[in-house]
Amino acid sequence: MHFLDKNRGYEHPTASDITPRAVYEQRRELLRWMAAGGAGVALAGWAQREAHAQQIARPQKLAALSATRSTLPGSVTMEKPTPYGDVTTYNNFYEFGTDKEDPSRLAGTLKTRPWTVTVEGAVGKPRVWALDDLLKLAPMEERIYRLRCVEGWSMVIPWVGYSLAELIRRSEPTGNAKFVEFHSLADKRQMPGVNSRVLLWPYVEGLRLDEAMHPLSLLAFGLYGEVLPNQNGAPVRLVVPWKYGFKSAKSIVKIRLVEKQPATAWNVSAPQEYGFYSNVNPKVDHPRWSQATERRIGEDGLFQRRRPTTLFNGYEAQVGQLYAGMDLKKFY
Ligand SMILES: Nc1nc2c(c(=O)[nH]1)N[C@H]1C(S)=C(S)[C@@H](COP(=O)(O)O)O[C@H]1N2
Ligand SMILES: [Mo]
Repeated sequence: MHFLDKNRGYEHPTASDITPRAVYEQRRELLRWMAAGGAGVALAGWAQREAHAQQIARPQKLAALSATRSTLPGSVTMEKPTPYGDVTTYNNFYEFGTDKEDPSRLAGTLKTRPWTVTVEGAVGKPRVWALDDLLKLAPMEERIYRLRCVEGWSMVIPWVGYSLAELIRRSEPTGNAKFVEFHSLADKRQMPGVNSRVLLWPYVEGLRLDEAMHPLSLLAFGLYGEVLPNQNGAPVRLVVPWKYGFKSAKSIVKIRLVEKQPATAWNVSAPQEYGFYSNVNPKVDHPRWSQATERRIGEDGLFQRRRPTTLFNGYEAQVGQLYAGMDLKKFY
């Protein structure tokens, strides 16, 4: 079954098709004007990135990944998806560098096959999963989630995947399993950023077991109806929509069930700034900036307006119970 609805205007996600044509033309016009020196430095970064997005938005058509639209409450936002070109060129994937454009420039050579994901630790059934077996493990669903980065920007992304719970359940967690740890690939030969010391490698993230088992926690294999572009975390990544984006580890090679709260890459590097929980919360500011509002990528430029950030990134009805009685300022 084809899952992308034509009427919603993003069936063929090229930068030109998913943005209404008039707007697209206007932006191109604007770009030309800026390139000619018509804008001040404030917009130069935006203009550069837009030019980059248009150049490499569609290097090739990736393999289709068919899915049916999820019926899980909260899993399909009606907000307008962020254009494909933005989703795939404005990335955080420090294994490939710290600039937003580094991953789309440098991740193309990442070898995503053969690929295995090891599930181990406090489980009755540890297993090394081949990617092909993971792809068949449960029916693929399309979920359209908001993604809120701790840096103060957001996107709306149509992912393809299934609940992480499907995989965890099959590993039969033991009574000692209280947390889940996710390890990304850290291969210096393929990932130039791994030579740097911005973070301790591998990139490790973690969730409490009940968070990991929440049906909204997604094991994603694709976006916009195609397999994941490498820069978005191919071949398989986590997406936890109510938490800051850095909780959603990319290019996962290991999932480990553990008894103690894991030491996670960002929490270890700057514990005052990045808590273990990192639930999206407009009332708990980052020590260096407010989290009250966000900038929606794709709405940048002259018409940009910051939008209010919402508790649990708008997923409070679905996940609020997980944190009942918890001090969200203390457990940030
Ligand atoms: N392995 C790994 N996973 C990662 C990151 C990273 O640097 N390395 N960055 C995180 C951050 S900060 C965000 S906002 C999201 C961005 O996902 P996207 O580029 O697909 O939008 O990936 C997260 N997962
Ligand atoms: Mo992020």
